[in-house]
Amino acid sequence: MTATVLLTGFEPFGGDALNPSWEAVRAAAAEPLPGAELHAVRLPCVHAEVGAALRQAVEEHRPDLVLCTGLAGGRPDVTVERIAVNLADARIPDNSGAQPLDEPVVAGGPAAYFAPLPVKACVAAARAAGVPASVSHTAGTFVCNHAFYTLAHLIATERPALRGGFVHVPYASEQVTGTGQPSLPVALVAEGLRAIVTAALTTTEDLRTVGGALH
Ligand code: PCA
Repeated sequence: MTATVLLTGFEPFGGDALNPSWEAVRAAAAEPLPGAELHAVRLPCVHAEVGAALRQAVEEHRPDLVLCTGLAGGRPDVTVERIAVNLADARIPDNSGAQPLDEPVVAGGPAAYFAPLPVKACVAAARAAGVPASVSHTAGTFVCNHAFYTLAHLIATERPALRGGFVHVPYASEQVTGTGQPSLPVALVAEGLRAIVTAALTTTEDLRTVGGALH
């Protein structure tokens, strides 16, 4: 059986010329993956628009799995997010110029959701594919967390059969040459995302491995 998979990446934000999440998602979806039909969609980096855009993509593609991705500049590896919080608290304006402070993503929604995804198996699969990866326990409070919480809330309230989660990716090596910022090549991140998709589709029970954080 072939599963339908929606991969999302973000448009550039914060003055960057490109967003490696979109580049990696596009590359990941460009080649066939056994057992999966991959669709790549680019989301706006706008708090007020991202939820509707994500819902529309889910309506259009009717996926079995949704893997949203975004840039976490400064992180050295691919991070599979474990927790989405019901909080929009922006450090910088989004692409519409809006900067919500201390607002819920969904008014009246639960404080947080765990990712409906086997996060440790996803990390293990990315590493086995040669891609540095780890579990993350915060997706921040900007537009990525907004998308992640929207997805988790949609799954919890309307689409219980859907699986999904969020992956933050580092800067693209091509993007930060000479700056000393940690980065990974887009092609390598794309391989990691493909390995994560396969793990998410084939794992019914998550691994019990060390993946926690002290801080
Ligand atoms: N990263 C930002 C928003 C869009 C993106 O790619 C974030 O981590 O919230």
